[in-house]
Amino acid sequence: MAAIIFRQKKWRYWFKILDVNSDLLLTVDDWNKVADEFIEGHQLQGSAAVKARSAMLDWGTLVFGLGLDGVEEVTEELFVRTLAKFYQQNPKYAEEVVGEIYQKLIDISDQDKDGYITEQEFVIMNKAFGFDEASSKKLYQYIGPPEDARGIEKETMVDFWVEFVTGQDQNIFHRIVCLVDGLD
Ligand SMILES: [Ca+2]
Ligand SMILES: [Ca+2]
Repeated sequence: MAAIIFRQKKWRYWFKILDVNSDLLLTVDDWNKVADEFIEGHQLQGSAAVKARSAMLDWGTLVFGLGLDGVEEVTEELFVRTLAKFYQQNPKYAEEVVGEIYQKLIDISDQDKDGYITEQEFVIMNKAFGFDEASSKKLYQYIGPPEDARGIEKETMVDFWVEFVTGQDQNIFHRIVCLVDGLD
């Protein structure tokens, strides 16, 4: 029981992260806003910008694959309730979907496609989600530290976020609370 309550608490933070325009709904507007900021952060133009936007919109569709297919506006209550149901029905599958969600997002973050996420790549994606540079840098060091100049391996990044969404690690949750609430 405690595990379920802990997860639901985390999913409320996850909702806050995903609700990029803070209108208390998850909609395609959120994915477009992330795309706008990401494109600006990497100064993408022409076909690179079109490709990035399309990838971000596909990514949003993946998030809605957690039992929310066909819904256009998702409230926090619906999000948490649907995820809880989805998770309870088949925890392994839910974790796989969350893995796909973060694999896709980290693939987009890896702008130079070298399989690693540099601090700058991390900061730009986090900024697209509304997080400031200083908090993102602290989180990057917490997830890492990077092995070399290429940065942190994509798999390590994906594992971190999957653990945040589905796992029981209190420290990871605490780091996310600090990021979202601008503490620490
Ligand atoms: Ca929103
Ligand atoms: Ca990279």
